[in-house]
Amino acid sequence: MKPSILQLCPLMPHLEAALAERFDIHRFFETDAAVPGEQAASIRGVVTGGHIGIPATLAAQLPALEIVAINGVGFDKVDLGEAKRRGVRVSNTPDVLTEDVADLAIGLVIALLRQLALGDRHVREGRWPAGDLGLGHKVSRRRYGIFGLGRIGLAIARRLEGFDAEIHYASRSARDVAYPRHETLVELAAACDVLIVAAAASAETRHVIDRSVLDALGPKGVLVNVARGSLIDEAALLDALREGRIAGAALDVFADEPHVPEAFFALPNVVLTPHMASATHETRQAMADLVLANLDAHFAGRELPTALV
Ligand code: 8YV
Repeated sequence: MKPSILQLCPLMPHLEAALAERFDIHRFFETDAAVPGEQAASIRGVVTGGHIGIPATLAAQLPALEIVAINGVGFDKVDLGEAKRRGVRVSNTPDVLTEDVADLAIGLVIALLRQLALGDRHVREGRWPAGDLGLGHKVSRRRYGIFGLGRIGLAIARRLEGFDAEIHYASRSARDVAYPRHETLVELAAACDVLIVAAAASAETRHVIDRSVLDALGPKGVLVNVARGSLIDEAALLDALREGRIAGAALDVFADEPHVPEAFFALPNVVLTPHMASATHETRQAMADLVLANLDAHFAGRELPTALV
């Protein structure tokens, strides 16, 4: 009999096909609902997205759970301590998406400072003949602050070097780099023109980008987030944008995805994308391969290639 797997979000069609060949798949996208009793008892694995993880209430309904395979690098929505306690293995898909996330961070910086989204709208809406779009701001030779100098933060820094940027960072631990490290986010924000958030979400980093950090960034500063929405106090950000206390923001992630506060839509100094930093054919293929490799290893009794727990 094929092992039963609960799938918590849509996946690439070829991954879904490969999973269906190996496993008895139960699609279950309403993760706050109750899993039917007879199904719940048989579930040995869960496949989920980094942005979804597995709610504790759902995990508690699955007595036979052995593995949670995350199709993403973020594990903030999986309780690793509880998984360890229950002997449930957890895997994610690190490294394969680092370049894409870093690329998107740079794309957002350019889109925001060089008004790409506004320029596109200007042309499409036939406004070019009537008037000028106005000027953007330079991307090269500016001061950048990176919060979170892990794999993704470092890849962003490497790309910024190509823009002759002055790079600063704040991170839990010091890295072996020549960039100045700041003890606090307020100090980091005060030292840069562009603050890029690339740190992992956790209880400690919830709402760390708050009013004081935004005020330190100042009326000429801009914020870019490719990490998780939870790191930013969105209400404070909206106030800062509306009141001109910062110059703009480019956001790929939000506190309550896929719901984006409509107040952002009215702001011209904001670029919004739908959590798409890893969304390329090549990277989603590599992530899918890793999800399968982890599940295959688990059910063959081998070490997981990218185990978290
Ligand atoms: C994905 C992510 O959008 O890797 C992560 O943690 O949030 C993104 O890469 C998502 O996990 C896709 O399932």
